[in-house]
Amino acid sequence: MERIYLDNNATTIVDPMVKQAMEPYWCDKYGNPNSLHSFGTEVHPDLRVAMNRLYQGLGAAEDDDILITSCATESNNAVLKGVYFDLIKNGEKNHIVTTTVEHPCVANTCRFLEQQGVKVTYLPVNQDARVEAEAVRRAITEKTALVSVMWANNETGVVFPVREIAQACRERGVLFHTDAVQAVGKVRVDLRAVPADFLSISAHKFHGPKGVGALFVRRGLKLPPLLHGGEQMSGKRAGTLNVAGIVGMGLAMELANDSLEFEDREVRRLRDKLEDGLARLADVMVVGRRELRVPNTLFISVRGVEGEALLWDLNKYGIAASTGSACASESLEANPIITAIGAGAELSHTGIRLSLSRFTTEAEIDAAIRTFTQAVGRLRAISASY
Ligand code: C6P
Repeated sequence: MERIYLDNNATTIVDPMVKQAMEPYWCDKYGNPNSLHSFGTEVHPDLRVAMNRLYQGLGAAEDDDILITSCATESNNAVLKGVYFDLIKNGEKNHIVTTTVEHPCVANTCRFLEQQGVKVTYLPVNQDARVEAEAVRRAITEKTALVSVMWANNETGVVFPVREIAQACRERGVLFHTDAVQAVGKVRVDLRAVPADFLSISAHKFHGPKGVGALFVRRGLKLPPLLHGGEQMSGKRAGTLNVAGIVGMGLAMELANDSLEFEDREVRRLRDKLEDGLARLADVMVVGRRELRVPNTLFISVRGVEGEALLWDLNKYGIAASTGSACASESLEANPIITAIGAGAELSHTGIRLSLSRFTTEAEIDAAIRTFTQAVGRLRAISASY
């Protein structure tokens, strides 16, 4: 059976060019870049190229920091806990503003910080599954140390007004962090246009390898390290550098940015075709207006069909999708997005996320529409609530 991968917001296939670029660093150029001998120093030029690609790709300035991390979960923890230790713990400020729809690595870190006495405001999304910049503006107080709002939501693909939010934070002298994990490679992520103070990314979401991410820190800002240890990254993030990962992430970033026009045209066309095909089914609801979403994502609720049941049925016929975050796949709680847009309890377990990539083909989309339609027919036939 041919398998069709429509879960690219969970992770992506490594671009073959990225895989090839990483190859030399396992058995040939395997030195530790912090070693003084030639095995260590011979990788320095390659790391410089990779880092330049990241700086260019994100529109960062030379004197900004881009710290290499193990993933976006680490980057997000480093920002939230770093701001806590730097500004909140022994300072005047004690407030963080975020949203109800952040990834668990932000949401659960905020809950942990609440246990340390931090006040956290969780802003809800509107009917478009979007956080409003004005709501962020209103939530900021004299006590606010940090605003953390994602660039694009991982479940719905809805892009948040990060530019306006960044400006509002600037005006009020509040730090702004954005989790751009689901934006890179889908829309232009340019720190010259969006003056964020901190930004997190994860390579495996844009056809790079797993186990490597980055954290942008704007020049002049200091963030106590999450990982203490050696002097790597000037002591700002200790641990031996993941050379193959950094090389892979750098190239993946360049390729992702080079593909943005294709993403906006071709991936969007296929996503819209899938959406139109599924929207022909009765009683389905797509979350978030099309023009507000990144080009690759579709989150659809099918009345009378449990998301989990649909997922398993699709999987049986070779289609890989998800009911939301891959890391919340074992949770039986109502989907927070469906709850947040006020769609009603009867729809809270009915969401399915389908996410494409530049490697998705038209034939796969045609097959997915057929399989999905048949799966819904089968499940509705045995549904007690439909
Ligand atoms: N979201 C999803 O299925 P890591 O696992 O650290 O590389 O990335 C975490 C992360 C952080 N922020 C956002 C917005 C994300 O989407 C993710 C990963 C996957 O939606 C896996 S849970």
